[in-house]
Amino acid sequence: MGFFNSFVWGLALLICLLPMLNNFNGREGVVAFHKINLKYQTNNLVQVKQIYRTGYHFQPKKNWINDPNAPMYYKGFYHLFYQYNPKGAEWGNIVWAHSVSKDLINWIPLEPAIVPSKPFDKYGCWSGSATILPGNKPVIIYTGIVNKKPKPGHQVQNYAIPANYSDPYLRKWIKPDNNPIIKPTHENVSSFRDPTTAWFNNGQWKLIIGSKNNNRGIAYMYKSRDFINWTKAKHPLHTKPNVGMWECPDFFPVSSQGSNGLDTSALGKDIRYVFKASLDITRFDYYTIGNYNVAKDKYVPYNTSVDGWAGLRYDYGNFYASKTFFDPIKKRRILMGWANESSTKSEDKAKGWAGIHLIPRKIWLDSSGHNLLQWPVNELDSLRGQKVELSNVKLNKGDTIEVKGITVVQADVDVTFTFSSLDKAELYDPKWAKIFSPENLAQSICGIKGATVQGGLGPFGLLTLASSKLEEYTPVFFRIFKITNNKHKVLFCSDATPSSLNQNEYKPSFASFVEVDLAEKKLSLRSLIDHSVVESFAEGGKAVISSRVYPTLAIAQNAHLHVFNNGSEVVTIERLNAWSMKTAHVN
Ligand code: DQQ
Repeated sequence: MGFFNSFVWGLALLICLLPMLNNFNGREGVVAFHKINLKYQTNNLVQVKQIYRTGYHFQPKKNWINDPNAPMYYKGFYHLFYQYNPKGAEWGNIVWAHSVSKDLINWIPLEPAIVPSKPFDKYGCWSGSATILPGNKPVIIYTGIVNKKPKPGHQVQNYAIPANYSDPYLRKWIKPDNNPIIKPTHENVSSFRDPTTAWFNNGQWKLIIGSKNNNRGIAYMYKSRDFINWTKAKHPLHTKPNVGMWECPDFFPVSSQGSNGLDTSALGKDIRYVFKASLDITRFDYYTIGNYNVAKDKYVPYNTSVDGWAGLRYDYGNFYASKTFFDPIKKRRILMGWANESSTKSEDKAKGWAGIHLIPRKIWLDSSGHNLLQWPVNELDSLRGQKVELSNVKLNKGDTIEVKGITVVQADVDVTFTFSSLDKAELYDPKWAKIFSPENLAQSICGIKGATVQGGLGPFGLLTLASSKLEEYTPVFFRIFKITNNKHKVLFCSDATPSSLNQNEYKPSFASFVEVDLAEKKLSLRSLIDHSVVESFAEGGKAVISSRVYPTLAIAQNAHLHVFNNGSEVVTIERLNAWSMKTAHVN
């Protein structure tokens, strides 16, 4: 079909992409959080454009939203706080907005819980976490800004406690006057933020705070016996040169046996640790898996984890400043993340909002021990409505099949592909490793090849949010490369380049390699499509890519969904289940 044979079009695309290939990190598309532009700081609801608003993702009624804060379970409700600008669609005037939920999908909005009001948080209430103290007593520790200078602000750590423990909504929070409880003791008073949930061992509470020194990322550790008096540990829990500021660190245990989550203070022999940092420079969330020496309070990543920009990411797309928490009811660890915008600041102002949160994901250790697995919480399935199914459908080279009968602009699609041979996989070009840096590699290859350049085994996958003549579409797909006759590399790609005719948007070719055993000759993909977000899980959550897209034609009922194969090897849709998703009650 025309779409695939359009060599000229592919060439044009490649020429357009070349300047971007070494600029993978999306800085132009991702808004720096500390710049305030006064003209974006007023908003009224009338201005809010509904067209790109999500139907089942978390967002407030209007305005700017960024990091999830202090997620926790308390007396029958999941609590989510988040960084929120009550006055506009750009970062600024940050308060802790607050919503509660019975199922992590439908959310009830409450009054903001923590707002700047005291000398210790006068210029901002920035990110932080909750710890549940013995006796089921939640306490929040958050970053307060005490001075606008030095930029982005002088940072301290404060605590807040519920005014009424018998209120399951935890509507009111008290910020006691003995705040701040942790002050920076080093020169970097403007890089000292985002305290984690604390964990308890050897008679002390411990937490970490994100920081940097020159270009070295640092997770400072603090210890306390009473949660009020904190002492800086001799050594940081972890530190790494040449990575830049570590924002929103997270540190938690995972079990090497099964998928249940662990309380943050859990200790034991079948436990590994995850350290995550949100890297301010690249704007991705990176993690390593490693060993935590409790006696020395030191974390050391295993040599199977790359510790740096080329390391594993929770999500290879629009995803930042995430946080996990342990759900004591369903015994799982849940990851909440912010999907930043691909639209421009002036478009955000025009639409009256910016930022969403992704679907909360259960997170656990893969049996290989090398990476985490992530999967949307199963409560999401309650929104599934009308269903269509395909099974055992062959896709020859150039075939596309339209999936009809559901609202594809708000859908959940789960598909498994099989193939009978790896022989036709295209050769992996060793020169790529020389011309692209390791952290850019997957995305750069996806940028060159996309979904349109014909391959051997793949590209195959979904064309989501497609307009009727494919002027716009967001392809999510696999391409398999041959390194040697029995060694292959699976590229997973969510390419925003063709997603919109609007040239102003941020449209990267987000991608990752996925470690898969291809013996079964099978690959699976699930995409959650929701108007301006496509959140995709490869191989049961081994790699995840969320992409914020703003089509101009593929909107509402004009959006289409296709399954495609553009490789010479025949690929079979072993099974495809797709559902219309009902609209959740979100705020
Ligand atoms: N967002 C907060 C900071 C954090 C940053 C400010 C990460 O605490 O470092 O809104 O997005």
